Amino acid sequence: MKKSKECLGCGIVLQNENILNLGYTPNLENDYCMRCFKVKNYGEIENVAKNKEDYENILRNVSKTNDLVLYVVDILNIRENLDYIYEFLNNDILLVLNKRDILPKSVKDEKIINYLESRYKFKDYVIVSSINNYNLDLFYKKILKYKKSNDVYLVGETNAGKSSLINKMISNYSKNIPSLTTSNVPETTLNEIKVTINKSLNLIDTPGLVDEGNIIYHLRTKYYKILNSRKEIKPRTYQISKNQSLLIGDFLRIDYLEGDRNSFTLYIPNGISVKKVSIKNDNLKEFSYNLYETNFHEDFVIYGLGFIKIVLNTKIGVYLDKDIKTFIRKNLI
Ligand SMILES: Nc1nc2c(ncn2[C@@H]2O[C@H](COP(=O)(O)OP(=O)(O)OP(=O)(O)O)[C@@H](O)[C@H]2O)c(=O)[nH]1
Ligand SMILES: [Mg+2]
Repeated sequence: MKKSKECLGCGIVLQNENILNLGYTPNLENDYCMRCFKVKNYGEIENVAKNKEDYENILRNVSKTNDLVLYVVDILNIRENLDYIYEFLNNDILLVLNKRDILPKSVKDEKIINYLESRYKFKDYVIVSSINNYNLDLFYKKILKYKKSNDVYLVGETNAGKSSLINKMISNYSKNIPSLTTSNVPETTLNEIKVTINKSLNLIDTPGLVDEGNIIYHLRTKYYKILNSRKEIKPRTYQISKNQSLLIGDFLRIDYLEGDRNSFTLYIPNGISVKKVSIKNDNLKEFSYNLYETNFHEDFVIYGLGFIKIVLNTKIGVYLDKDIKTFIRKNLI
């Protein structure tokens, strides 16, 4: 039986029967589905809601192989428990923190790696940026060092930059032309795609895992671009006292309820507005309100947005959509 042809951009099976279904192309001779064609040519992408179980099944199939897995994580959005990935995978895993370019240059990579090494037992750790080629030679060497066969899988949350990273590896280390579709919209890659780098290495792209606690699923689409900005974050520091609040965008308010005059440094995309206001301000009362206590040198993390580095002990009250994940951790940087 003739194998069905898959889109080179997102991996979906191509079909020319129903324009409303995924994988449509007017002509099966084409290499890309209409959705990927539109991203490449007009920069617009349709949002596809895929089933979480499909992704988890893909991971379970990866687990049946003994192959090396690269777990790609957006450095600004490290989730609370990275080891949840072991619920699905038994493979050796190299943790790859991508998007180094968005953190200020003054941040020490070593501190982040030490932080992760003290919490997790991944095979190894590497910090990269596919945009400015940061550490990609080192990354490539680590792949060659740890790979168990010719196949190496990239997995991770949607928008972590898996497909962008593979495209960069194609440009750097193969004679082929980068073909994967990338975009700032969640759930761009729809199926596994095997990319040949050379005769002893294939990188296999997978669809991103969906975590509904990520803020990107709760903000309007105009925020996609802002949240995926390629600009280096300019940390914003506020000296804040009791009874003052920070109003962040139009979706988050942090009230400073107890504690001495304190310093909050925000590592969030530059395009998100921040205002210091009086605590009596009535904004965002429609959201749920939760109280948090932080200890000396901790971060308040808003998953998908970034984090706030807090110096002293505090008690804060936070207005935010209840479905967006937040947590407190020791200062990452
Ligand atoms: N600043 C920065 N942005 C990056 C980097 N790599 C990827 N991006 C951006 O991150 C967004 C997502 O990139 P993709 O490569 O489509 O991410 P993905 O992990 O393949 O996403 P899914 O296919 O949805 O799982 C895009 O807007 C990319 O331009 C990087 O190194 N630095
Ligand atoms: Mg992708």
